[in-house]
Amino acid sequence: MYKSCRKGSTHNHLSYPSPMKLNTLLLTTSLVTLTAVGANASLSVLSSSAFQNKFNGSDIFDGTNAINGWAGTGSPNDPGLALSGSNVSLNLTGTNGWIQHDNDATPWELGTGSWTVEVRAMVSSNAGAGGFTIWGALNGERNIMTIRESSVTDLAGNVFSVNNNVGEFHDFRLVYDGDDDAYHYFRDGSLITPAGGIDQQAGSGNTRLIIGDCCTGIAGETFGGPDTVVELEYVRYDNTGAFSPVPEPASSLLVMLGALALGLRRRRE
Ligand SMILES: [Ca+2]
Repeated sequence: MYKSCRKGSTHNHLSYPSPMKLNTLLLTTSLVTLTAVGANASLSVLSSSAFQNKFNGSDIFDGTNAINGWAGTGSPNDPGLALSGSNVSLNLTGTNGWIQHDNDATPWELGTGSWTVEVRAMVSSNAGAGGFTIWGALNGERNIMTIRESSVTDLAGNVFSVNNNVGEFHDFRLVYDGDDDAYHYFRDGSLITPAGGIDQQAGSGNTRLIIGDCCTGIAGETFGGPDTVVELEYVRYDNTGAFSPVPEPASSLLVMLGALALGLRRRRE
């Protein structure tokens, strides 16, 4: 199409929007893209900073004991909790280890219906096995968002993101939408599961929230285990609804710049 225009078409200028129209087009394109990335029909946007229950690492572990209803546990080993500033790290020496709200009196266990959990965490590399799960069990069922070194999967190993999670902090959000009976995963503000969500991992009579290394292996591969280190900046959850995150400004900017670059390239052709 562009080649034929260059070969002396007299209506060449009609192929391109004016700069003003181009800007409008780019802005519209960007907004449409952002809406598509961040929106889900039945989710409303809520920053985790407005969640009902918010725990920095130092609200989970005081340097000696797990606090505020949290317990460090696992099978067979404890998670090796340690403070790093206001962050808490899990330093495993055994097969599994996690923190949990599971004493029948935490806000998590008093919840019902839709819920949202967000964890900001950094995974360290451990021969490809490093990572942790966000295990949400409520309403007679559970879903287990699985954050690995270079992917985010469910417990069955279905891959929803192949971005690197090692060495930098990222936001991971697990949402249960009770209206649609569906789960949604977000990474750094972007929806990574299909638009309609995914199903429960399994039914469960437990009501508990686990953050950490739950399991020996996932999809035939070793998960976590000795020398696994995960640093948590915060764990936040809200049992009053299914909330999507505010898209990150950086993501929005990248979308805008991408659209602009595409537009400029087309103008040069
Ligand atoms: Ca493990």
